[in-house]
Amino acid sequence: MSSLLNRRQFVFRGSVAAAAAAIASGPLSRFGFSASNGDEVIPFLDPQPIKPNSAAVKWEDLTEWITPAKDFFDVSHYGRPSVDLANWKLQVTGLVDKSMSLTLPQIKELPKKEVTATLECSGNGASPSFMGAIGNARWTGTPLSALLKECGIRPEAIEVAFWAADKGKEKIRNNDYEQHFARSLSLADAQRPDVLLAYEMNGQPLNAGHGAPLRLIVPGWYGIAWVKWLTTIELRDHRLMNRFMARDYVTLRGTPTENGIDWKESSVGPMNVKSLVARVVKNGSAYTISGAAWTNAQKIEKVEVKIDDGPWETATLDERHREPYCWTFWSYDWRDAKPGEHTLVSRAIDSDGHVQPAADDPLIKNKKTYWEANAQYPRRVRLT
Ligand SMILES: Nc1nc2c(c(=O)[nH]1)N[C@H]1C(S)=C(S)[C@@H](COP(=O)(O)O)O[C@H]1N2
Ligand SMILES: [Mo]
Repeated sequence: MSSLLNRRQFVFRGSVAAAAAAIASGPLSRFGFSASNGDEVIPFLDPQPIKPNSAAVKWEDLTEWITPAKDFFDVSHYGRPSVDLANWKLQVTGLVDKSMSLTLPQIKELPKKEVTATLECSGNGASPSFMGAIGNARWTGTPLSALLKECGIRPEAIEVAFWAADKGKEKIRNNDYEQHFARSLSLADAQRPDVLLAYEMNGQPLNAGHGAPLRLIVPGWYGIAWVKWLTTIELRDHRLMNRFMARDYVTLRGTPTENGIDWKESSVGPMNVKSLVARVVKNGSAYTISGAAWTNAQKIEKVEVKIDDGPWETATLDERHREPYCWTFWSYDWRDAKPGEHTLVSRAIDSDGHVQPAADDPLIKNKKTYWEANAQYPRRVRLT
């Protein structure tokens, strides 16, 4: 477990050793595209993104667009709460005409919807040892907007807070207070049709690590917004400002102006465009570079690859799966690859024209906090 994660009180399951063993023995198929006999994975020379636990994306082995639950990272700030599933109910309270208390069977009777979406921790990529905190899954549940409508949203309501079963002590102005995990969304964000209260992941009941029995799905937003182990949905007329909205999970960015740099803090929300070189494969004398790219509500429009000091070259996108909210796999035929050491880097561009920034781009240089680490990530290989 990395020190950054320790510092942030994350709790991961599994062990680094198990993850390291898994890297060594993965399948050798071509990432995202059909596998070929004789594929040989070229190991990276740069510090391996050490998997934080056994459940994490193992980039060199990745072939499945849908991440199985066993490979899906999990993060909990207060450990995993024990939820009494038999007596569990969801409360909908606050500024509604009609408060509700719903059992899981009652929630399952509500309109059903499935959304495929990539979940990325906003800390993913912030250090070389934390690179596998992302996965793509099919989430099934009921649209939040329909339930809110059913309860009747009072005109004074401006936002929706999501309270969870897990809790811990937080120091607030020098005193300790017990706090439940919570995040909120503006009413407009909460009413987006693809925001779900989910009880299934990849067609299976949500497991304990991923928030059983019910979690929030906010496609296109970083993981912090996807509240697990939901207990209460509260409609409010003033904004929730707790650790996860206002103290932690805040990004400080500077924008250069005529009078110097204008520094602003904002709560972590929508995901930023990003990609990663996941693997280099040799087959006979041919080399293929492949990886994944993702963004928020837009589609991935283009991925480019740069080798050493060469020009940016266009990669081929896996058109079978190029949709909003989801990662898209890509690959690039590396022609005339010469023996020796090489640096490989990718950058993604989304349908809104956002370009994944380089590490020395002001967008990254003027980001003074840990979260939302979407800089281009160079990798090194040695060819023989
Ligand atoms: N109740 C609760 N929900 C939570 C968290 C938490 O600590 N408690 N962590 C958040 C963070 S930071 C992330 S990245 C995602 C991770 O979801 P996963 O564990 O299913 O992968 O859950 C989010 N939801
Ligand atoms: Mo996270």
